[in-house]
Amino acid sequence: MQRIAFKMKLNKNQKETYKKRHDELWPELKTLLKANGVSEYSIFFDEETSILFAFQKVSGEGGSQDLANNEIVKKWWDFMADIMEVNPDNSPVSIPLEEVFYMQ
Ligand code: RM4
Repeated sequence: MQRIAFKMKLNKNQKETYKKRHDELWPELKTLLKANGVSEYSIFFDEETSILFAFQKVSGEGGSQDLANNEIVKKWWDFMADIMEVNPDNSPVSIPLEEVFYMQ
């Protein structure tokens, strides 16, 4: 099991919309993430910079951001593209973060 983290960027004044959409996460996406070894997935928001900090444990080859070929993920990314910084294919700009401390 590996711990990974990455950052994404939300457009201004979109925290509430972002949170509501995630509170209503599509069941099929949740099932897909779990089936691909993603667990303990949390995302934190920095008001000052609108940066989203994502953490997750992964037991497979990659994490949530490595599922770009999956139709459900692509549909979710298309759905979310209007409120966050994305690449030309609507995948969220995701910058991997280095773990510098861990306490069990
Ligand atoms: C995020 C982003 C990630 C996705 C989670 C559920 O806003 O789209 O790629 O894994 O939602």
